[in-house]
Amino acid sequence: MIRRALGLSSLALLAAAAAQAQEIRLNQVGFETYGPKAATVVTDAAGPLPWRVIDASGAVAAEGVTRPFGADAASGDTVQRIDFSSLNQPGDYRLRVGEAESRSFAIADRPFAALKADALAYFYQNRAGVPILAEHVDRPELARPAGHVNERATCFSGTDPRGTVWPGCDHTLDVSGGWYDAGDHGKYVVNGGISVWTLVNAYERAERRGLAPFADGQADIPEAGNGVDDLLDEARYQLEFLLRMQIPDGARAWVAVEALPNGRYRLVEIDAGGMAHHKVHDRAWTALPTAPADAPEERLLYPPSTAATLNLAAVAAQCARVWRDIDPAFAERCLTAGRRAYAAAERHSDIQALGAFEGGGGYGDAKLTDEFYWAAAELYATTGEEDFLRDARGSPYWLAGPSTGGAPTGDPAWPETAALGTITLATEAPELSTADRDAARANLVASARTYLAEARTQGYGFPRAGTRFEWGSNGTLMNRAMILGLAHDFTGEAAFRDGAISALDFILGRNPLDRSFVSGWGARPMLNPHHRFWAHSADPAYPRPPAGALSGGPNNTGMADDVARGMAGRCAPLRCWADDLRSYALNEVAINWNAPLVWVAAFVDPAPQPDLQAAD
Ligand code: 9MR
Ligand code: 9MR
Repeated sequence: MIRRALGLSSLALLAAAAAQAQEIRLNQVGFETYGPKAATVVTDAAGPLPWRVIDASGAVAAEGVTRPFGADAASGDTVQRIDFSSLNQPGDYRLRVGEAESRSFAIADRPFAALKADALAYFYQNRAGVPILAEHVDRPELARPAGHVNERATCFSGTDPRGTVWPGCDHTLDVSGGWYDAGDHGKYVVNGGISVWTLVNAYERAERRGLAPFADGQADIPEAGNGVDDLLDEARYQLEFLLRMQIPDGARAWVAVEALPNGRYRLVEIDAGGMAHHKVHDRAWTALPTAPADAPEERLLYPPSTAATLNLAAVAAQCARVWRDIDPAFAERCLTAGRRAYAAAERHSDIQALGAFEGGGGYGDAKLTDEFYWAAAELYATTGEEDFLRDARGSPYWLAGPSTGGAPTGDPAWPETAALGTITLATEAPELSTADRDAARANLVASARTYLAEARTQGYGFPRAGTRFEWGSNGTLMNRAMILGLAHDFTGEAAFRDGAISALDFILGRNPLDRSFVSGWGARPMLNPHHRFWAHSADPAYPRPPAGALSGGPNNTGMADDVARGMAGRCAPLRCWADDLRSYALNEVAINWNAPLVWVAAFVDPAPQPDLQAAD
């Protein structure tokens, strides 16, 4: 497969990254010929300023005046906005406002064409249990031996750091495979669930529209050529792992049911058959860097939780309908697992992921109503059975969108999964009444409209209001872009597609840091993610990241690591970020952030033809 010659340019990349931030900030990758084109300029001028777009020969290709915005609270900048969408001649350009000149950027029919493959490659390169082969990566040093091969694990036993004594369990599970969660080597069912759902949803969405962005052979993975869509091959690698996390019938496990005043937990032993273990990870945190094959720690199963069990139920149900005709035996295995999981969650409806463990993230989630709704919606969509419909209908989230409906779902996120249920009901539930389907769509569209309104409140034009940005805010932005994409599918309104592009603009350079948060993309890309293998800045024997990994992004609310703590209180909200490997709160990469990047990249490319735009 032909890859861009990244090796050659890595020095150039470094030089570019070190370069000064520019006053004109825009998508460093470029703009679609007939797509929206927006930039932000930092200036103290109060009134409109003339702008010009200069082509490669120095001629003026377009001109206009800026729109004053003023003080932008999220960035701390005083800015004006520029809209040069009217320029629709492919070429290389720069934008000028007074003395300020932007980086050069492209206008092209398909500037984002390669982004979806790069974003998906993230998942192959974070597979556990198999070697990452040189033939499937951009640069030879990104290849590596397999980590955590034949991973068999039993339950944590012994004393946890806060003194609870855990008895362990009688079962050992083969939990091989799946993707590492992020910079760490943990594998967590809750985060694994939303991530794999998002990839499979990108497949379902494309299929509805007669598209196949990852048709067999399009992605650079070992399964290319096996006759199955490559997006599904990648997703199945994770689904097989998630299925392995389900506890056999008859097996028992200890779970924490209450935090005691002394900091310990009260444990009870439950009949855990059908539930999913919340996570499998190291007994203690490993250092950075640590290549997966060299990871020294014992791997352990952590107690089952209702949240993990419902994640499994939801994605197994989605699996059952998507693979129904592709691999009926696998689909049947998924459906059986999904039903078992749902029944187990009903039996044990409030088992929290409590416990003070080292060596992995917590992923605790006190509110489970959203997971119940999501799982019921997926099982109903797949089976058409009344019991699941009744459960979904009984939920406060029934047909709600992120900001609209009975109980708004909030933006999709690992602890907020209700929107996923509504998306599935809006699109993949053939037996749902048309009225209900349309209500679900209307709620998603109305939420997308609020995102567009929010974009107007930001000097940098991205579809989210306010000044509070959480850990992984770039992932949130991509999830909002996914909702905008669906709203475009439902209505054909160009504004929704433009809104999705405004989110891409932000992560690719239209931000106060003048950075692209996607490795390998843009003039000034993120270089040093918190990742145990792509850890070049900690040890030059380790590689820089491949292209297509999305940094967690600005975070001014959960500044948990030393780098972030050092910035806290001294950075404007959107400037609370550092391209620093040590900073997991600001610059980690993760499956649940890259998955919606895949979705959005597949959504935007190819762009609809201008003559079709009015009609679709
Ligand atoms: O590397 C870990 C990262 O993947 C997690 O997101 C983060 C929060 O759970 O924790 C990181 O690990 C650090 C741990 O929390 C504290 N000791 C140092 C670890 C490595 O930086
Ligand atoms: O993405 C998670 C974020 O929402 C939480 O605020 C944060 C702290 O609990 O943890 C993040 O998840 C990390 C996980 O715990 C361990 N693997 C890396 C994840 C991304 O940083």
